[in-house]
Amino acid sequence: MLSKIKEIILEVENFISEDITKVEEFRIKILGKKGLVTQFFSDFRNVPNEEKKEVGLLINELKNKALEKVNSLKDSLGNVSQELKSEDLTLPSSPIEIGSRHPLSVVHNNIVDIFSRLGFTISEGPEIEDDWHVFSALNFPEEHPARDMQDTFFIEKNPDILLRTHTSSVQVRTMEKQTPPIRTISPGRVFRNEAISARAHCIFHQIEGLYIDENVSFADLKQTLMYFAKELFGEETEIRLRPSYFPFTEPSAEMDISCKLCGGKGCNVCKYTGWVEILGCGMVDPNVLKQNNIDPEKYTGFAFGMGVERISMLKYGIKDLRLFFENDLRFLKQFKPAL
Ligand code: 2NM
Repeated sequence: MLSKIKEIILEVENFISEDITKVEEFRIKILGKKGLVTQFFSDFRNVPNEEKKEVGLLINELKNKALEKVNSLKDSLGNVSQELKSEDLTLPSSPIEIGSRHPLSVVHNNIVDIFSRLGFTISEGPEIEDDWHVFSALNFPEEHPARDMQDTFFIEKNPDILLRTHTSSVQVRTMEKQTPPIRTISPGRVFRNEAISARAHCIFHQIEGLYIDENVSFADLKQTLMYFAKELFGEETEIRLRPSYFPFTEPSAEMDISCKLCGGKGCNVCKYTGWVEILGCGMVDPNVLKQNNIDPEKYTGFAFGMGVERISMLKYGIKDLRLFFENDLRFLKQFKPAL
């Protein structure tokens, strides 16, 4: 037995491995519940009394050497206990760098909050759409230029499947599913086949709103949008509406707010007019209601749409739209922390 123990001690001393599973196998073989050390201790009963002392010492030596070996191998193989042992755990940790919200998310959240307080729900829909939901249901005539390849991205030359150019398509889906009263906003990405510049990008974000009920009037539209503008840009903000044209609304208007940068005196941003355009709006065209099985004799509605990039540029004085998509930390770090 003595020589057998000595042999194993030698084996322990010579054992080396960089494979953590091999080290564990080795530990089980020597120190495990049914391992050699256990076996030697149980055989110990049969050792003659005069040899007991020597054998006992030797088994303990084997046990300690094996433990030491296994621990040191596991430590060198990246066992965390080594680091924990050498580090003062009472020291303060290294600071965690807190990220910031993307300015588009900040503005998106602000806008969604304001309309939520007015009782609008939030609806989402697919980015890849069909012609019906993007154009036909919205009263776009067959020959409208937006249906052109030049303005719209089509999927695999199939003229029926395309990337939505506005989120009004989501409103169409809402009208299909719900009956009035409808009060909803639809934020999301939209796609237009445009050359990228400081003012235009082929991908941008829109928030469109839709309000349909009995007796909804243009005055309701004006009041809602005035509340929105003052909430987003400050109580002192003034609005004005200019007549415009959209296929899905009649009458249609564009809304300007008093210029935040010069306070109306005239500057670069407002092109010396004191006003900047922030959204388009109007009363939902009776044709659109009809197309979506809503009785235009009973119900009326208003709708509006705005570009999140454009509003963020105005709110933060950002001059180049491309900055939103470049993820340059020097740009992103200037916005509110995420917490
Ligand atoms: C705008 C301007 C005016 C609009 C219309 C609709 C719908 F689905 F009701 F027909 N949704 N959004 C709308 C109206 C969008 O964006 C400049």
